[in-house]
Amino acid sequence: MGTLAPRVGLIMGSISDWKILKGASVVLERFGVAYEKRIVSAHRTPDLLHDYAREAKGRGIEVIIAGAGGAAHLPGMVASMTTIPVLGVPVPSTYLKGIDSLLSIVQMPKGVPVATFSIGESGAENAALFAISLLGLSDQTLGDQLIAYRKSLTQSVLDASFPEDE
Ligand code: RP5
Repeated sequence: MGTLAPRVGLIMGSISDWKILKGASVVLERFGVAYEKRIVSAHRTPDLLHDYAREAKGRGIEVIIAGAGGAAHLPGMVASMTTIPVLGVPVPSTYLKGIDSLLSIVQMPKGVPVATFSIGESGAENAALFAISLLGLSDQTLGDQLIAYRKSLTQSVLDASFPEDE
């Protein structure tokens, strides 16, 4: 996470979400984006949620990635208290496999948007890439890094070989 002031807030409802949200942190680190990670629970620490959401912008946070599972109210509640873009990551849940998380996050009432990503690891990584896209609008270095990343992604598909051909 380094010593630079964090630009991205990576928050999650429980430490049990870290196994999924870790993927977002790996992407942010690969691009050299300063971030902070916090456990902020909508239901278990509502006062902390309130303080975090209200203070994030003043502390220089530009994007918030919020992951939660089950009755996943964290992203929406944070979005209700800040105008910073909130990127919601539905964490897979034990019984409903994250469908509950996805629907809790995506069905926001009009006026308070949360950008909702896919359930699980892909959603976490894509949320980080989307955060980088947002930052890259005004940060040329990041924008260029993103272009290089996309080229490497294309190349990795073109270079893929079947195991039996190796
Ligand atoms: C949510 O409840 C968290 O985001 C987590 O995904 C889920 C279960 O939390 P734990 O019981 O594992 O702490 O608030």
